[in-house]
Amino acid sequence: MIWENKIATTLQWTKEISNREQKEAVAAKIAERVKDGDVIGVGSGSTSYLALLAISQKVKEQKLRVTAIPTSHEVSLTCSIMGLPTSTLLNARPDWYFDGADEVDPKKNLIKGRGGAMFAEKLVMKSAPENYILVDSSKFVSFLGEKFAAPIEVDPRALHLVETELAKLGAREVTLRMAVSKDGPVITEAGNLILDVRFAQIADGFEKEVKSIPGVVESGLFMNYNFEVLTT
Ligand code: ABF
Repeated sequence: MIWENKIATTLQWTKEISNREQKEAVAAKIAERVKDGDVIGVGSGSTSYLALLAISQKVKEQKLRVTAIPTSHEVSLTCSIMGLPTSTLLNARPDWYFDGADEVDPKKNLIKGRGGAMFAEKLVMKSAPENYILVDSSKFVSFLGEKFAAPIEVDPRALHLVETELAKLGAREVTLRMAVSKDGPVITEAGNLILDVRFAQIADGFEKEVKSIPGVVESGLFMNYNFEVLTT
């Protein structure tokens, strides 16, 4: 029953995807890169979902052997629904990785983490020799933080300490991310909380400064990473 509900939820979600045509075009581009034997890191979000759909269709049609390394339980379940075998970073190394993003600035720095999976996303991106960020035109910004707050995953015990230290780094607005139902905070797969933070400015080196606060598990800032941006 839970399994059936999940399939229904997944299918329903695909109907609500924004900029769907652009995202499908980028998904088709990434599917072209798939070849037999590939181990592929799979990101989260709707663009990654559409990419996974295109990839799984190609895998089925051409009878390719492909293994996915998912970045969340949800992506793992989606891979299973689509018939793609999965592995973990402990058992396999990704040949390449694809993912979406919330913002891309002119220097190719990113804000990610709207789905709260940035910890795993960063682990897989850093583990892969080739990375592809799939974005529609709405994701390009002139500076990081133009549209989205930066998500920061925090050990619950460190909540007050992290808030205090973030204020010293110029945080203007700090919001504890709440569940859609609003009856409690979002809890990440690692049992942590997420703060969505607006900064006066996100300068070079900022990702490292945020990460150096005790209790910060990871942030959605991806600054100076190695990847190619694929867009329409
Ligand atoms: C994930 O998906 C997140 O890091 C990012 O926040 C989000 C982008 O979602 P979408 O493709 O639905 O815009 O990769």
